[in-house]
Amino acid sequence: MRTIQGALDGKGLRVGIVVSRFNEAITRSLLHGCTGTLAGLGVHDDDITVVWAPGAFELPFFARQLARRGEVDAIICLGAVIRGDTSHYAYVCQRAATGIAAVADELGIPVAFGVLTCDTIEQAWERAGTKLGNKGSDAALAAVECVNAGAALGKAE
Ligand code: INI
Repeated sequence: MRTIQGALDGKGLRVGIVVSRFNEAITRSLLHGCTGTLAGLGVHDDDITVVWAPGAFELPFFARQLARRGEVDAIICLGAVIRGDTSHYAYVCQRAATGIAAVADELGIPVAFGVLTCDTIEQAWERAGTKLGNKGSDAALAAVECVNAGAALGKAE
């Protein structure tokens, strides 16, 4: 049996982060968790590019632009969508999830989904560095693992 699993080693990796400004206090906390984890995995600060987007709806647009430049090995999208009284939430979530996945599929680069989709602001804070961890940090781990697994697969016979 042959098993391929990406190492959690970020040395030499170049990472793009696209983060939305909407619900900025929460997304800054996701960004903090994300960059802290990347640093812990050995990603050099100079190898991280952060792009701010207005909201989660725009994350795919900037992720695609970043991917097209060909200067990063992985992209991490960070955002916080919180349900309101209308169906707006559903459109923003749908656009963010399908658009982010499309960038990965079409451009062949790992794109991690660090977008919170919550019913309440309390649920969002719980996942942005308080009692249920930090989804920005989780997305950083996923991005590094995917780059290294992809490289290992590329080398496999
Ligand atoms: N954008 C978010 O990132 N989170 C939200 O909770 C949100 N809500 O609730 O409206 C949100 N809306 C803005 C949207 O992402 C776009 O920026 C806007 O529609 C302009 O295109």
